[in-house]
Amino acid sequence: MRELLQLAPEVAQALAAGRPVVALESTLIGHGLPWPRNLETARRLERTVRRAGAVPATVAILDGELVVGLDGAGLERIARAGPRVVKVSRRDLAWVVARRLDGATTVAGTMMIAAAAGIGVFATGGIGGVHRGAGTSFDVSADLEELARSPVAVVCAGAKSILDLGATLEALETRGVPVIGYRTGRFPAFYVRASEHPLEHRAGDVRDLAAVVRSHRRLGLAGGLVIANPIPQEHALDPEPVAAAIERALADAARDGVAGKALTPYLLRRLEELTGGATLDANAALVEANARLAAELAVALADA
Ligand code: PSU
Ligand code: MN
Repeated sequence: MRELLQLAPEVAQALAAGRPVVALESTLIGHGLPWPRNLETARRLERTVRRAGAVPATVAILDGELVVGLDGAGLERIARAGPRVVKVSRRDLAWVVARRLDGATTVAGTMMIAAAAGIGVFATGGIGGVHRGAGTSFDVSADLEELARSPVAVVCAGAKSILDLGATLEALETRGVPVIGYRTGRFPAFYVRASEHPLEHRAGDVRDLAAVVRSHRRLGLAGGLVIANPIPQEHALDPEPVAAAIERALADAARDGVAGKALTPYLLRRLEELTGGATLDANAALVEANARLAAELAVALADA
C-alpha cells in the first residue's frame, strides 16, 4: 500500500525525523457529525493535536488517492459532501481506489492507512463494535478485526454506546487486543464516563500509557491497542436519558429497516434529534479530548 499513499509534506517530514504524528479519521467528519459542525470539529482536532506538540494527519480518500494529512481544501471537501462521500472500511478500499472516488475512512480504514504510513497513534470518537442483536444480524464492525491486525494505538472514548459493550469487550479479548483504561477502571460508554464493564488494565498518566504501547511493540505483538479515555466530566451526559434515547433510536432504526453500514450514522443522527443536540456537543467534546491525549502519547513515544 505504501507507494499508493499521498503524504502531506509536513507529515512526511515529521515521520522521517521521528517526530510525533497523530492520525485522525474522516468518517466522523463525513458521516458522524452534521455540516458545518463537522468542519469546525475537524479543524479544532488538528489545532488540538498541534498545540500538544504533534503533527495531525487526517486520513481520507480523494479521487481514489489515499491521502495522509488532508489540507484545508480536502478537509472542507469531505465535510461539505457529508454522507454523500463513501464510508470506507477495509472491504471498500479497492472499490473507491478503482473508481477514483472520494472516501471517508472509518477506524478500520484509517488504521490500515496509518499503519502503512508508519503512524502508530490515532484518535477517534468511539470504535465500532458488536451491535446489539448481532447474534442474529451478524453486525460486528470491521474495526475489531482491524484492531487485531494493524499496529496502531487507537485513542477513543470506548465504543459507541449504541453497541453491546460487553460483547464488544469479549470480541476484543478474543482477538488479543489490549484495552487500557486511561485513569479509569471501567470501559467508558462514549457520552457517559463509565459503563458497568470493568477493565483490568489501567494507566494513571501518559508515561504509563506510553510504556504499555512500547512493550506491545517490543513484544512484537500483532495488531493495535484500544486506549479508552472517558469523556471529560464537564461534557458527560446523564446515563438514564441517554439510555432511553438509545432505545428509542434503535427502535426507529428497526422500524425504518436501517441496517449495515448505514446503521451507526443513522443512530448518531437520531440521538442528536432526540436529545436536542446534547449528544452532538458531547461527541465533539470527547473527540477533542481524545485528540489531545493521542498527541501527548505520540510525544511521549517519540521522546523515548
Ligand atoms: N467516532 C465518532 N463518530 C463516528 C465514528 C467514530 O465519534 O462516526 C465512526 C468510526 O469511523 C467507526 C465507525 O469506524 O463510526 C463505525 O462504523 P460501523 O459501526 O459501521 O463499523
Ligand atoms: Mn456494521
